[in-house]
Amino acid sequence: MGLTAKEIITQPFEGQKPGTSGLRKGVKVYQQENYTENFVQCTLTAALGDKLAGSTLAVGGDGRYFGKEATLKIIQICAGNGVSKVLVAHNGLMSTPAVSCVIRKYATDGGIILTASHNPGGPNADFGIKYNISNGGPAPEAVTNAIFEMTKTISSYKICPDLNVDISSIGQQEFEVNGKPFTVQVVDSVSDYVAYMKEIFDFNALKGLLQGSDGQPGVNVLINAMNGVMGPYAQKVFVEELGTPTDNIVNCVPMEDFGGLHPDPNLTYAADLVQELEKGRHGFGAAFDGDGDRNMILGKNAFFVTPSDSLAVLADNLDCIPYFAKTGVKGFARSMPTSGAVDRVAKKKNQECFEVPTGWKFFGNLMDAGRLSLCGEESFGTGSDHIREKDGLWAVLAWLSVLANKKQSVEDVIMQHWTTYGRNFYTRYDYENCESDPANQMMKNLNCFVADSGNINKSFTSGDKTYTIEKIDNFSYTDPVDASVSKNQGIRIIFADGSRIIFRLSGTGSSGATIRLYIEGYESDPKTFTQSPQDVLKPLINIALEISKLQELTGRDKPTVIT
Ligand code: G16
Repeated sequence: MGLTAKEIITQPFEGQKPGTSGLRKGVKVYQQENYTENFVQCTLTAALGDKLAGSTLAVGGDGRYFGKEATLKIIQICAGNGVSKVLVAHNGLMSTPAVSCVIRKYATDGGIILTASHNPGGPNADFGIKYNISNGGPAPEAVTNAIFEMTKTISSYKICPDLNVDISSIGQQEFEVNGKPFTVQVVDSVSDYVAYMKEIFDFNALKGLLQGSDGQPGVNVLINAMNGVMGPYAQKVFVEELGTPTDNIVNCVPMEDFGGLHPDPNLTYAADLVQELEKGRHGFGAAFDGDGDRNMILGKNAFFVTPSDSLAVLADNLDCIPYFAKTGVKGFARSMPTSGAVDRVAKKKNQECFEVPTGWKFFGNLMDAGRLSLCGEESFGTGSDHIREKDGLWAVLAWLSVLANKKQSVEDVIMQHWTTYGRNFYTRYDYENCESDPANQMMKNLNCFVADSGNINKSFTSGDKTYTIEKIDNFSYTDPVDASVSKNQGIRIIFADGSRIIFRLSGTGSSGATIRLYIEGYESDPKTFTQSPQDVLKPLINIALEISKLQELTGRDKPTVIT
C-alpha cells in the first residue's frame, strides 16, 4: 500500500545559520520539536530548488548520539519532498570522506552529513547537519546563505511520517509515496571507500612496509580511531587488507558519545596515543577525529609531525603514490593560517600554490578547475583531489607510502625535508570557550591595529629578537575560479623576515568564543631544527600577546590547547 506525505505547519527558529562545516549546536537544540525538520527542509529546498523532486541524495554520519533519529527524519523528509532515491549509510555510519566518495561514485545530487566533527558527542554534547553538493564537497557560501535565509521564513515542511526504514541491513528497500516510487539503498560505504583507496595506493607495498620485506622488519603501527566513525574503516584497511594484528588498532568501535573522548586528533585530546608512542614500541602512530576527516601523524617516540609539515612532505613526495602518476600533479594549496612550508616545495617544483581561507570548501573549486592536487590545513586536515573533503585515512596511507618508498623513519623523512627546505617553526594556541564580548573586543582592537598604517615598519623586541612589521591585514580571498570574495578571514601580522602572527575566532564551536592564535617563524640554520617550537617562537608569542592584550581582555593566562 502506498504512503502519503504530509505538510506540517511550523515556525522559524532563530540562528539556523550554517557555517563552514554546517550547523553545529548542542544536541538538545536539535531535539526541539520541528528544529531538525525545519533545517533539513530549508537545506533541501535551498540547495536543490526545482531539482529536489526526483533527485538522489546520500545520507550518513559519524554515529554520534541523535544520528539514527535524525537519519530517519531526513529520509522521511526526502520522501515527503518527492526525492526518488536516498543512499543511506549502513547503521547510519559513514565517515565524512566516505560520504564525499559515495556522492561522487554514485553521482548523487548531494548529500547530508550528520556530524559535529571533532566536537564531543552524547546526550549533553554536540550535533550537526552539513550539506555537501554534487562534487562531494561542502556547500559553498551561496548555498549556506540561501539555507539561512530560508530558515528565517519557513512556515511548513513536508514529511512522510509513516515511512519506516531498516538501516541495519545492506540492500535496497522500495516504497511508494504519493503514488511515486521512493527507493532507500543502504550502502556499505566501508567497502566502497576501501576499494577506492586500493586504486589510489599500492597496497602490496604498504603490506610489505607493515609486515616487513627484503629482510627489513615491519613497521609497528598504532591507529587510534578515538571511538569515532573510523573504527570499521581502520579494521578493514589495517587488519583485513594489510594483515596488522588487531592490537594495533584501538578505540575502533564507534560509540554515540565517543566513550567520553573529545575526538580531536591533537597532542592534548589524543594524549593516549602520544603516551603509547613515547614508549618507543611503535614506529608510526595516527589518530582520527569523530567523522574521520582529520588526522594526526606521529613517528617513533611520539615524534610529532605538524600538519603544515605533513602537507609539505607529501607535496614533495607525491611520486610515492600511484594515483598521482595517473593524474599528474596540478598544484598545491593551504589554508591561510597553515605554515608556508608547502609554498617552498611548490616553488621548487614550479607548481601553483594557493592560500585560501579556512574551510575545505575553498579547495573544491580549484580541484574542479583542475588546478589543485594536494591541499591541507594546520587543523589536522590533509587531502587530495581524489574526493572533495579532507581525508584522515588517505593521509595515513599517503604517509605510509612515503615511508615504504623512501625506506626511512618518520623522523628521518622530516629531518631530510628541513635540511632541504629549512624549517617553518609553527605553533597554534587555542583559547576555548572564552566569553564572547571580550573576544570580539580583542578582534575589534586588532582591526584598528590593521587600519593604522603607522604600524607598518614598527619594530617589536622580545628577548634577543626584534621583528619589524612589513604587512598587516584582515585576510581577504578572491576565488580565482568564480571570483567570489571572502572578507575578514583573520588578522595577519607579517614581519620582514616572513614570520607571521595570525588571530582568528573559530567558526565551528558550539558555545562561547574560541580564539585561535597561530605563530610561524622560519629558520634555515640546521642547528635550530631540533629545538622546541615553544622555545624558538617564544619571542613572537610574547609579541602577539602584547599587541592583542589577549590575557588582559579574556582573563586567560594560558591556552586550553597548544599544538
Ligand atoms: C576549524 C579549522 C579549519 C577547519 C574547520 C572545519 O575551523 O580551523 O581549518 O576547516 O575547523 O574542520 P572540520 O570539518 O574537521 O570540523 P575553526 O573556524 O574552528 O577554526
